[in-house]
Amino acid sequence: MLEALQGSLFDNPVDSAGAPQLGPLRDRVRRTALEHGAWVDQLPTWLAGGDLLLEALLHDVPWKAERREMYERIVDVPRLTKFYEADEPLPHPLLIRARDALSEFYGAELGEPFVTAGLCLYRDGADSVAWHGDRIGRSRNQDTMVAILSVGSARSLMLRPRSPSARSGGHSIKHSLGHGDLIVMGGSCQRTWDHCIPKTSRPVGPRISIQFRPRGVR
Ligand SMILES: O=C(O)CCC(=O)C(=O)O
Repeated sequence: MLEALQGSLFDNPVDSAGAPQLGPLRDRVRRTALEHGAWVDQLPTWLAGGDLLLEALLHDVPWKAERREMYERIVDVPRLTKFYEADEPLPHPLLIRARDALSEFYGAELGEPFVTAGLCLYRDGADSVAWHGDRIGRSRNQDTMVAILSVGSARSLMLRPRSPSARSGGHSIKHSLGHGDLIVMGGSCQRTWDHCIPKTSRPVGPRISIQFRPRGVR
């Protein structure tokens, strides 16, 4: 499954050791306001030199198959996941740096730090996640933020308003998430919008999504 990975595919040199490096957030993050009090922040290539991180996570994370309730049935989710609770050690020091940098940058606006890390592995274009909002816990009725660092093959993250009437005009927004890109969904985004990673017939290799959330948001 993971043999498709070749370091050279994601060539993004930063230093002689190829160590992953996070860039600054201030003055580089671009915010787009969406309807219903939601917004999306984006920073392409926040992480440079992510090849080693991708390889380490593919190898070191105890990936497991996920099952999810959908339309009142329990179904297999076509991707592998590992959720790191607030007090669980993270599998790579770069994730600690990323979480702490996000907490520092967004802390005043969010009012609390990011504490959990949800990791998802999309092995190829057949892996995906269906339309949903992260509405388990406080995010069901409170504004919050979910910050996603993406490594590996580029995949589309789609967003559409949650209410069927609001999306009657085929209103969906596509973000291409490439190797090292950051996207942050904020405001009411988890309550008033849904997002998904659709399957693709393009020949893509693995992608890992690293999602940082505050306590009590899932
Ligand atoms: O793969 C992604 O970046 C999105 C993941 C996601 O929406 C989720 O796990 O709730």
